Amino acid sequence: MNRPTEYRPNAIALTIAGSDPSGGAGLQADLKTFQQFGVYGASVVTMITAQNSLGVRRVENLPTDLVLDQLDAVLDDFQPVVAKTGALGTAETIDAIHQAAQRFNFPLIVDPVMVSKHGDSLVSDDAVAAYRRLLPKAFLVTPNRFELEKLTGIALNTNQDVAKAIHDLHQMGARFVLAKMGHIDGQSEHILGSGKENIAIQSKQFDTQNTHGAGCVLSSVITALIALGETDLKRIIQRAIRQVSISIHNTQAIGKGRGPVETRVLANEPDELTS
Ligand code: PXL
Repeated sequence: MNRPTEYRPNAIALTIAGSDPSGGAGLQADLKTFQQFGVYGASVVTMITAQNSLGVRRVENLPTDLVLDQLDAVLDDFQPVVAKTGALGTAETIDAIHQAAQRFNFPLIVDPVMVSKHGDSLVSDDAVAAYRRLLPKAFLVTPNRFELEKLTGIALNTNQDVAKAIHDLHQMGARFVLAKMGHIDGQSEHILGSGKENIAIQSKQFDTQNTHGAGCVLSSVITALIALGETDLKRIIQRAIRQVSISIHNTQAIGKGRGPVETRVLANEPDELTS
């Protein structure tokens, strides 16, 4: 049902992200998701992690000039329709992406990844300020609750706090904001801010610990749908949230810890999601 009906050679998406050797998150999740949607994926590696479903053992950031060389090599040759960033590692690399983005002739989606699902830090302390500098280049930024607090310095206790934080991200230059607020009353809650209005989007929460990579997959589905030429951002995001729910529902408990969400099966919708 979600499968693209035709082969589109120009549906090219670029991810600038970290490597997760367990294949659940990071650039591996991004590429698998692109593939799932029939989108060609290019990937610029920012960091190597050593991790599995039990936790992150080691994080090594690649030198910023190596990240930039990869980016130049891809962009000198390919024309992506859209790009996304995942874990960028250091403030220096984030600033370098910011600099490079001045020349991007395609939209950039910024997933401001800061910690893994296990709570392991994936960025240096000064990265938060660098992410703020990157926001004017973001067509869409997709912070979770923790990242939204860090980026704005606002403790999110009330709905007003969340509205103020989303407003602040627009003020800092982000065109659209998708705040991933986590689980509220058995529902998973997202808020899409356009600058003019905030729209709440709920989805079903499934009882599983296998959610590794859910954030990467969400921003990758959004990226993939834009690569396929979709333009209605609200519909794109509703569909992406639904796709992540399906991926969480279909998770296969790979590994001994928090397993990855399922990126092989596009449909197989649970009854709860069929409306
Ligand atoms: O899901 C966020 C994320 C992004 N990138 C890498 C990661 C993770 C979470 O573990 O490891 C490389």
